[in-house]
Amino acid sequence: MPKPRSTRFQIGEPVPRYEDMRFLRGKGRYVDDLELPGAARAVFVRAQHGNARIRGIDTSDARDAPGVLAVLTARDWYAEDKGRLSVMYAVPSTDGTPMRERSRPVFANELVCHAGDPIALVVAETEHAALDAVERVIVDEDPREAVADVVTAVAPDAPLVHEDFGTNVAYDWEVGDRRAVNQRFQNTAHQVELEVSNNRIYGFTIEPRSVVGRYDAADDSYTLWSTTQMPHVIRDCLAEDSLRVPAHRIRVVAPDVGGGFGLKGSHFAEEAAVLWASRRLGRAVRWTATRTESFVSDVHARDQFARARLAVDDSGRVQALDVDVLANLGAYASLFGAGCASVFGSGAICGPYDFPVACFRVRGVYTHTVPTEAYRGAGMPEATNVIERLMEAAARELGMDPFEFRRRNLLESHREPIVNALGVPHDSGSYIQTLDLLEQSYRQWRERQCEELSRNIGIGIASYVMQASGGPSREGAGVGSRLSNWEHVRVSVHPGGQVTVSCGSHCHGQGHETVFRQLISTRLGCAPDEVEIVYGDTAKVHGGLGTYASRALVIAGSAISEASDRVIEKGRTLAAHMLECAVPDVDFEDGVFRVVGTDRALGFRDIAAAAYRGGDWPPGFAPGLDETCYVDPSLGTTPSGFHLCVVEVDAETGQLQLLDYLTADDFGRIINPLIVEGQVHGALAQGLGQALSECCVYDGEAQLLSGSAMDYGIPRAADMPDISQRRTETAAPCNPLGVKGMGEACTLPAPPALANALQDALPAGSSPLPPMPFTAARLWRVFQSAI
Ligand code: SMO
Repeated sequence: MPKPRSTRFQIGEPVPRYEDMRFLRGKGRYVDDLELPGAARAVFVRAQHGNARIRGIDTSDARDAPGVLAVLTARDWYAEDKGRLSVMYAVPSTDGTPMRERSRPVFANELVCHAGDPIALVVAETEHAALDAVERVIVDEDPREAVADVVTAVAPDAPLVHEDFGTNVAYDWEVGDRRAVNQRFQNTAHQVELEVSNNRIYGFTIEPRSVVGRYDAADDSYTLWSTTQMPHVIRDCLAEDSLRVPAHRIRVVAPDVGGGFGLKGSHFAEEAAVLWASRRLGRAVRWTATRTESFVSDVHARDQFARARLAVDDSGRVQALDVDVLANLGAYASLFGAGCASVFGSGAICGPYDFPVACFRVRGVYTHTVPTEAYRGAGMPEATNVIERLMEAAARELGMDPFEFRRRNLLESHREPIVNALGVPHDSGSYIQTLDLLEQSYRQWRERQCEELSRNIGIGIASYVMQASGGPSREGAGVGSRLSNWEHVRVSVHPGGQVTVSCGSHCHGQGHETVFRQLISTRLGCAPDEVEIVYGDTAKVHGGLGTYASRALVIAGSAISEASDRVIEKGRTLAAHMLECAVPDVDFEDGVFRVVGTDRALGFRDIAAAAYRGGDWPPGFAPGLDETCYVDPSLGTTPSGFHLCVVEVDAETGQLQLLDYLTADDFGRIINPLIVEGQVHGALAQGLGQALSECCVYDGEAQLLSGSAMDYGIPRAADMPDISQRRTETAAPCNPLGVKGMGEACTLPAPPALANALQDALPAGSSPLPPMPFTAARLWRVFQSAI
């Protein structure tokens, strides 16, 4: 158990998480823990069918049920001119057509587009009263033919999710040089083709989504407590799109949040609905999802089908890449969903490779399913799975060692930004050096594989490059983003020398309270207990975008660094005045302002006190030591790496075991190696989970068959391998800390590393590798096929 510390934290130190003091003692403050006397409970009535007309809703019986305060539907919602949920990525087609955009409704009106669509809201004195009344709401749904599968949804006679569009294709987007790619394919010796699917999965957060809405008639204001990754963005979504109340009348509080993973980076109907119901009823209204409800009302992820091909010359150099993706958007466009498969995917599809030309086409497709959204990696794990499966197939077809084939096609290492074949910037990378960290283990496992031929041992490699943290705000607009990418931080020094850092980044498990303390402690020389980190409340933090895209340390960390610089600069001005010397003669180190080369000095606390008290200030000095900083990044960051996975399959049972897992990653400069190791573990668990057992299964009528924790295969601790982590540290050139966003990175290579290991374990003559997840039943069939 970490103890409070009075000694300073340092950058690079493996400091145990400061916030664990509260979590391990059960003192976390989660939305559902909030005690609000008189709060009513809300329960939603949800669509039973994937595609249906609502012929009528009879709420009369439910209204009369005991304890019921209100039963509300789309009719009530739209009578007040309320809106729908927000879309932050609207990806245009290559021919210039704007995205066919249909956002999620707060209440489905006449039409339901997926099982789980919200139809009515019952508010009652207790949850049980609300649940009983929900049974008494009669919804007359007229079911129609539905489509869940993305390949079926683009067939000419497929049922249409939104008939007014005349197609299920929301956009047809392409980057790269198609002509050059086609030319290279004609003139290159080998062509390798592969179909790759990415199974639909779900960001199973331990804490389900939960909201409390409270309207205050005294000043006509709304307070929402929500399990969200981005309180300010949600406030603005409520103001502009869904609730339609001015932003300054809305406060959003996101206290401790038990896992976000992108899922909680979306805007949800329940956030708008409880605020609205609270105003109508004059009572606070709360809602927490049940697990089954989460499966049909949150968001899902991945769910793509790709056709990909590589042109490779006789020397084993790739000459061209061509990828064509069908991406399942679900029934509506979610906040980030349209951007994931397309724009974000394009950032990872070329991996760390030096491809001369490439082409990447993505069609975003509506189906009668829960909308897909960003989920740890956000489009980049999908793309990485495609390229790494394809690289593996190419090495095998050419009879080359997969390790050597990848090595031969790597980009040269670089410390300054370059762009790849698709024009995607990489800030820096040491690809060959990083890959070579795996070489010895790889060779050893190959030897062992040859020695133990009776075992079905397979060895897989996967590489990745991730576009983390995002680039300058103005660039997002060019690819359909309506969201900026700045972050806001305020570093306030109190007269006693303590420091409050308030930031727009939200922490939902990443350890910001530790790492941000390390930054402040190192720069300003304070003890960790003298630093307060404030986030997750729009009333306490002026602005911010929140946490997603592995951006917090890169962008908020840069802002903390810049604000600290300004605090020190102002402190030097005051110190020079008090020590009667010129400002350039004062330096600041270890919390002490000192006249260079003398023992005349003032501590940080002395300067903090003097900035507020007494008035002995140099001319023009504004009192206070309190700096606000907005940072918009000049470039995104590109963590990269190579993973080695070793599996063994029992041909009799199809059971696989992960014998070994080695990572070699480049995350730039490391502030806290302990937290980095933990993030690698977590990302691998979620990445391997997709390959091992996780899958959202829809039947032909678009019913979700895997809608409970009994049916959805979350991996268990015993499924995870021992993980050995190695790293290179190529400093990121475009932020003052040299750091790269890394929280999501290891979800990218994990599924293909495992798939490639399985490919390697297959006996000669067996049928092809089945789609993910690689369950025992699927593997058993493949291994039996070879016997
Ligand atoms: S999937 Mo993440 O919150 O960018």
